[in-house]
This record gives sequence, structure tokens and C-alpha cells, in this order.
Amino acid sequence: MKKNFVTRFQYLLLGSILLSYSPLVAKEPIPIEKPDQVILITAERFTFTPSKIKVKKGSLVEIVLRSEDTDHGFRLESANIDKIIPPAGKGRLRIQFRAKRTGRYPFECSRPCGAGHNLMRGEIIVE
Ligand SMILES: [Cu+2]
Repeated sequence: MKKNFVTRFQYLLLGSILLSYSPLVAKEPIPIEKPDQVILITAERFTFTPSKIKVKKGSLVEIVLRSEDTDHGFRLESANIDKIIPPAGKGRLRIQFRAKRTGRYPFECSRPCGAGHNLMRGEIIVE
């Protein structure tokens, strides 16, 4: 029982350490705050358009993703985000994060969507 408690406590501690070191912090559920910047991204085999996104340090960023074909994924590891973009005509994916630190943060498709799936990536540049 005691051992179990320690393990859980350590797990929580590790989680909060990891969160505080994340350069981009995911915000859920959406919408909770009015974002400073809203960016629309279109996903289609095998690109994100635009694929390079510039945001300001400190801003609350909302990204709205829609697909032009099949379902895709949006993984932004630096904010612990990995979500499904629904197929064309079935809605959009909205995510929010706070850009805490300057840098370049890659994102990628996380749903196998065909031959060029591994090429389907982009970058968020916080400046
Ligand atoms: Cu894909």
C-alpha cells in the first residue's frame, strides 16, 4: 500500500516536471481562452499547408486543421499533442497551446495515410 503510494507520487512528480519543461504547453478543453493567434492548416496527402508557422513567444496559439481527403493525424510532441484530423467534410480539429520558449518545434502526421505519410511534416517557429 505504502509502496503503491510512493510510486504514484513519483509518477505525478515526474509528470509535473515533464510538463514544466515542455516548451509548448497544450491547453484543453477548447475554447477556454481567446487565442492571440489563429492559424488554419489544410492537410492533404502528403502535405500540411502552410507547413511553416511563425508565432510570437508568450502567445496563446490556436491551430485549426482540416483535411482535404482522408483522416490524418497531428502530432506536436513538444506540447504533448497527438490528435486525429477528421476526413474531408467531417469537421475540423482545433488545438491550443501556449508558446513558452523560442525555438523550432516540428509536427507531423501521426496516422498512416499512404506512401508519402513519412514526408508529411511541418514546423512551428516561436520567435
Ligand atoms: Cu499520414
